[in-house]
Amino acid sequence: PPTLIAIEQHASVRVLRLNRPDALNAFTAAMLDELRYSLERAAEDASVCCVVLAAAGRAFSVGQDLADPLVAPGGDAPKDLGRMLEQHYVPLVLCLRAMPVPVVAAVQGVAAGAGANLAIGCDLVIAAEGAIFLQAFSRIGLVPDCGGTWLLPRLVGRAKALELALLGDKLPAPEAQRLGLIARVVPDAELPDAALALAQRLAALPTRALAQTRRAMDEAMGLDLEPALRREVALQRQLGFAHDYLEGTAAFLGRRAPTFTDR
Ligand code: T3D
Repeated sequence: PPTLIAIEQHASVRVLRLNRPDALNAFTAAMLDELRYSLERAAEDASVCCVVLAAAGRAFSVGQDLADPLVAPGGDAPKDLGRMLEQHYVPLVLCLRAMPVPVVAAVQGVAAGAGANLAIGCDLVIAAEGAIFLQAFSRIGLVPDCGGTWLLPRLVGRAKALELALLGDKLPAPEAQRLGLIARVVPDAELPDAALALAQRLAALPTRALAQTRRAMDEAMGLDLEPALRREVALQRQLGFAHDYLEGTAAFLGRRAPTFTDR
């Protein structure tokens, strides 16, 4: 049974909590695989309409566990970090980005390295006022991974992305919000309730349309306007034939609350 990821269900919201608090949720291969497994189970479960990625203890995650023998220098052979990424990080990030439901990251304390980039790879990031984000990679001679090179310039522009990635300075949550790296900041004590409330709001919205919105935006970032317009046409055509569009319009015209079911 999973232990490195604690799982809670609140109505249709599935909370996946990084659960290695004594190690500040530093990632090991087993933890990354368990997180992916938990995401896959949530993706398959029709009763889940939103996922919250949260963390136990005082930090969200300090990133890769640098003491893990899989990556820590020393021993008989040099460590193949590419292999670690290919086997454990890349599939996790792709899984996160393909989730059929929105994913909210709830960040308290430090989010460093892979911890920062997994968080900002979620759909909405809500952080405690005291949280800090840091691209720790350059400090140890690495490049940003977990999608950092793709995400950062898209979220904050090249100049700020390079400043964050090259210097590796601690970025306080309010500044991260101002830059557009994260969506919301709340007082520290309010983070758990605020994250859950945000997730419950998302869970009540038309899930399939939300997942397709993320997909369309991710794809459009690599497209010219016309192909992006064509993708919108294709997605809108599909969604227009689906239940939630009928329900949403009927509820709007009938002045009642909608009940969405497509996933
Ligand atoms: O390697 C690969 O497979 C490639 C993949 C890479 C993905 C990555 O995530 S690379 C980036 C890894 N993360 C880092 O480089 C962050 C390293 N940590 C720090 O820079 C600082 O700890 C923080 C800025 C995050 C927090 O600073 P502070 O002053 O609040 O705490 P601290 O005292 O530095 O850390 C507290 C403890 O956590 C300390 O242990 P101790 O002295 O109490 O026994 C520290 O060594 C430990 N710790 C922090 N980060 C890590 C860690 N131990 C292992 N791995 C860590 N990443």
